[in-house]
This record gives sequence, C-alpha cells and structure tokens, in this order.
Amino acid sequence: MNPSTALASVIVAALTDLGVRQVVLCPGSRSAPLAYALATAAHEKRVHLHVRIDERSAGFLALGLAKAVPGTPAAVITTSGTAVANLHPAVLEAAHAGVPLLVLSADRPHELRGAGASQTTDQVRLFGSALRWFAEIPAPHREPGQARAWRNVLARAVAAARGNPGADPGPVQLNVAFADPLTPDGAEADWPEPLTGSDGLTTVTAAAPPMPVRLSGSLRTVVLAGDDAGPEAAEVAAAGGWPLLAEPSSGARRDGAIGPYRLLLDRPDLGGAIERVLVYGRPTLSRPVSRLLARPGLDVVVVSARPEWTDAARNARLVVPAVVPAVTPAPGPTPSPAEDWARAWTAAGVAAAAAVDRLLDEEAAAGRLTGPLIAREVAAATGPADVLFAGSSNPIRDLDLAAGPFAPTARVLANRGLAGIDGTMSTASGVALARAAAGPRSPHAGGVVRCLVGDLTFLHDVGGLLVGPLEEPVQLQIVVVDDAGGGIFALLEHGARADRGERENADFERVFVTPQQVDLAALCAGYGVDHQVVDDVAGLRKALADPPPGISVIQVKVDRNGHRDLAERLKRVVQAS
Ligand SMILES: Cc1ncc(C[n+]2csc(CCOP(=O)(O)OP(=O)(O)O)c2C)c(N)n1
Ligand SMILES: [Mg+2]
Repeated sequence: MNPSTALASVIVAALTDLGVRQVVLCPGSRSAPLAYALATAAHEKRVHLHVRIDERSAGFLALGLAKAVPGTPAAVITTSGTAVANLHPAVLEAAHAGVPLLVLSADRPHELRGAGASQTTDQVRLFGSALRWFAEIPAPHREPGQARAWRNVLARAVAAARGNPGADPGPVQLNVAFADPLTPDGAEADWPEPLTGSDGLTTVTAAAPPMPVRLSGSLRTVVLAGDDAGPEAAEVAAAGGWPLLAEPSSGARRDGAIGPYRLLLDRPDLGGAIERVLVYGRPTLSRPVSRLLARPGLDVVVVSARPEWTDAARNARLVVPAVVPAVTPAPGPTPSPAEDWARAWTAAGVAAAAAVDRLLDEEAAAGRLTGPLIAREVAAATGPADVLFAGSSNPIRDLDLAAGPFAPTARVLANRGLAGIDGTMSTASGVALARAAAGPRSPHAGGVVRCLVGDLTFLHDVGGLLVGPLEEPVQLQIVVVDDAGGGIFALLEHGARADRGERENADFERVFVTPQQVDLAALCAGYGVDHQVVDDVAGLRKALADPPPGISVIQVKVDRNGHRDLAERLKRVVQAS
C-alpha cells in the first residue's frame, strides 16, 4: 500500500472513531486518497458523506451539519489551492459562533511550495487567528509508528474543535500533504503496522461545569437572550420574575417572552427604567438593544462561558458562567416595585404584540404582504419538531419583531457569529441533512426544516441549491422575501436622509440597495428546484403547511418602498397600545 493511501485510511478511520460522522467532500486531485477512503467508508456506512463542487457552499454545509448537533464536529475536505481559501467565510462564522468545524485541506509535499508548482500555495494557517488549532501532517513515509502519530493528531484536532478541555469550540485546520502516487494500490496488510485501532487515539473531555453566581431580585432587571443563548435564559427569567427579551435564534423565545420588545425599549417607564440586564448569547439585532447595553450606570451582567463574550459597549460589570436568582420570598399581598414593573412589561408586551398583529393583518387585507407578516406566518408554521433557519438582514429582525413564542422543542438557528448574508441556504441544508441522519426515532423525525431569507441572501448562496443526482436529497423549504434588493438599507441611516436629490436617490439605489431582477422561477427550474410565488396570506399558509419533497422555494414579493413607512406605523401603533 502506498503511503498516501495509508494516511488517508488512517484519517478516515480516526474521524469515525472520534465521532465525526458527517463529512463534506469537494472533488479534486490532491485530495484523491481521502476521496477513495471516504467512498469506501460511505459504502460501509461508517460516515455520512456529502459531495459538493463549490467549496464555499461546502464549508457552510459542514457548518450546518455541525450546528445541528451541538458538540459534534463536522468535517470538510478540499483539494489544494484556491479551493481551501473558499472555506474562509464558513471558518470565520464557525470561529465567532463557536461551531466545531474541522477543515482537512489537502496539500502538496512542502518542498513544492514557492516553486511554481500547480495548485500550490502557502496553506499553513491560511485562516489566521480564526482557527482554534492548526497542525500539518507532512507527506507520509512508509515507516512504523506513523499511524499512531497520525491518529494522535486527529484526536487533538477533534478535541480542539470541540473545545476540550476547557476551551471554546470552533474551527480547526489540518493541512495534510499527499505525495504521489495518489491512487490506492496494494493491501492494508502490507503496511508495517495496523491502520485501524485505538493506538494513539486520546480521548479528551470537557472541563468541570463552572459554579453559578447568585443574584438578588431587588433591581429592575431584564433578561436579554441573544443568538444561541439557550433555554437557561428563559429559565432564569422565569425564576427571577424578570421580563424576557429573546431574539428568535436565542433558543429562549418561549411562552412569556416579550415579542416586540424592541419597540418598548425607548419608553421611559419600560426600557428607560431598566436597572440591570442579564445578557445571554450574542444579541446583535437592533439599535435600541445596543443603546440599552451602552447606557451609563446600567448594571450589565454577561452570562457566558465562552471566551468571546458579548460586550460591544464595554459596559459589563460582571461576566459569569451562570447565575441563579436569589430565592424570592413567597408573594405577599403587595408586590414589590420591581414585581409591579415586571408585570407592566408583560402587559405592554401583550398589548404591543396585538397591535403589531392588527396592523400586519390590515395591511395584508389591503393586499400588501410585508416582511414582518411573512416572518410571523413562517414562525407560526414552525411546529415542535421543526427547524427554522433565519437569514441575516431583515428576515431575522422581522422575526424578532413579529414572531410569537416558539415551542420549546422547535429550533431556530441563524449564522449570527458574523451575520453574513452568505452561505445561508447551505448552512440550512447541513442542518436538514444532519436532522435526516438522526433517523426516524429522533424526537425531530418528520419535522420540516425551513429557512427564511431575503432575495440577495438567496442569490448570494444560489450555488447551495446544487445537490447532484448521486447525493442524498436535501429536504428544505426556502421562503424568499423578495423586495428586489437589499431592503434593510432603506431602514438604516442611509435610507433616512431627507436631503437627497434625484441623483443621490439613484446613487443610494445603486451602491446600497443593489437592485436585482433575476427570474427566480427560471433559476430554480435550472436547478430542478420546486418554486412557487404566493401573493396572499392564505396562499402562504397553504404553501408552508405542505412542503414538497426536496428543496423548494416559496417566493413572496414585497414592496421595498413600503419598508420605512411600515416601520414608522408599527412604532406608532405600539406606542398607542
Ligand atoms: C457576506 C455579506 N456581504 C454583505 C453584507 C452586508 N449586507 C447586509 S444586509 C445586505 C442586504 C441583504 O439583502 P436581502 O437578502 O435581500 O435582505 P433585505 O435587506 O432585503 O431584507 C447586505 C448586502 C453581509 N452582511 N454579508
Ligand atoms: Mg431584499
């Protein structure tokens, strides 16, 4: 057996032994030994193998596969050269969101670097400081003791991706050099030592859970749950009797969460009276929240066990791994001022949500479908076994404003590590494939995986629709809010400038909104993806309830020119409520 083939078979066996079962492979020549080994492992059902031609989409697919099952890395494998660099966006997202992504980049033997050899560049630490760990496996030689060393590198890589011991999960790169020949020959038995086995495989486990910190209930406190906050945020809010402001992808937006909290934060008696905020996860969605977190004198307690905790305003007094509310005395006949205030938040939240619903319904009745209405309907269609993947830009913000509570077992995910508009459908596809792999007895069997994206987000990752005929089909329903461009910019300061003349308006359209006129139906047809346009609420509900097999697209056209006016009116009706 040649050394490259031996190395590849040790890598694939070690991956599966270490629990890495989801592998995305991109085609190429230098990575050929891994391709052969993976094809064999897939036949023997040792790995779930997914093959994708575009490394950028493949990276996000692996990200989604890893996100779907917390604590379980997924691997992505590429050939050498620009192929590796195409993984960079997914690696950065994984770094900031703390997702265990294992990159195996095939390389030429190191002596070919800098010598003009084809597809050969410096791949060493290509992703810079984004990596949790990096190692090189040099071109293999036929000598005893190597298999053990290779296995050990794999064990360290998987542990580092998982964040064990005591560190943060995230991306890891193994740069693996393969020397010719790259095609299998000979038998395993003629290698000087066994190619499978546990020799050299070290098991690494997480550090002990950190001790919680006790907080008293006398301050007017809210719990702010950003992306990936987890259910603890909701549990602590309930235990402390504190208002819960939970972003859609927090995992804490449950019964009792204040839906349109964003529109209540500027009220002096509600947002203005907050004395303490417990921050869970990564809140990124709105200016009122950033303003709150930057307020001088506010007691900001960040609850995070991650080294990159969220405190963009540099205003946190305390960063703790967990909190428990102090035991509250049994409620007496007269509630404390803080309890009264928490009740006022709840009542305001209920009234505001009703006001938002009414306005969106009136708009829909007048034939105007809007982003928040579509978001509300998509959220309402998200059942206890379903996954909703929220695209960046307006879709996740519209969910934040208009979605009701989610069932505790439903999962709402988003790429908020860096909030890119790239790779969204690929990440959602990874989640869908990992769900399917969990099998019919998983609690999520039969659930629908959906994503809600803007039109530019859709077009950015349209390559993610490419699933070859030999690949496992992806079950994903994609809802595209099509406002023919980047609608969010109309809502940011760029869209607000009243002093604009005709030329500035045209420039704004061209350099911020970037309008598009792509025929999505034709595009989908080209990819063999089911597509329909819906233009009323009944049609949308019907389409959401009945996803066809495979990837399908629901396109809902909305008028971008209405965004500002709707945002203003939503603010007004909430204030009035
Ligand atoms: C990879 C990447 N490029 C650029 C941006 C900046 N950006 C944020 S929102 C946005 C427009 C998104 O348009 P669309 O998906 O149609 O959503 P809409 O704003 O219309 O809701 C852009 C370009 C980004 N977040 N990520
Ligand atoms: Mg758009």
